[in-house]
Amino acid sequence: MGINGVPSWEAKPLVAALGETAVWTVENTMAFDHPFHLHGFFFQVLGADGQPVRPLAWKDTVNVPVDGAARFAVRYDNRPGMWMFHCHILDHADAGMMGMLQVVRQERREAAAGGGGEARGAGRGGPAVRGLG
Ligand SMILES: [Cu+2]
Repeated sequence: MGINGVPSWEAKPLVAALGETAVWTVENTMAFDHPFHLHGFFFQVLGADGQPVRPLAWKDTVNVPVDGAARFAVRYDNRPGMWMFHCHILDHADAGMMGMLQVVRQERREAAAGGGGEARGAGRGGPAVRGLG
């Protein structure tokens, strides 16, 4: 198992800037639901229309249904450092469905971005996790 086709032990961290707001899109390519869990930050789940799901709530886990996707908006408001994200079915995480998000201060981001994954844009781009599979 992995994320974007890469098991956790081979994955490079995604890199994001402290203070940035990102919209994550997480797609599921498997025949299991995957509860996607992010450490370090709470997020707002977005509906298919891109609007926050009501009633408004801060979450740290969102279900990604079979053949479906989940989107959420997260602001890296504080707590720079290395944060884990993973499927909350721990057998799946152990099998590789896990990754790291490196939140860096702005001035250090360019250097860090050279070696890592994508995490773009203030409130627009964000990691595209195309495939919990
Ligand atoms: Cu899973």
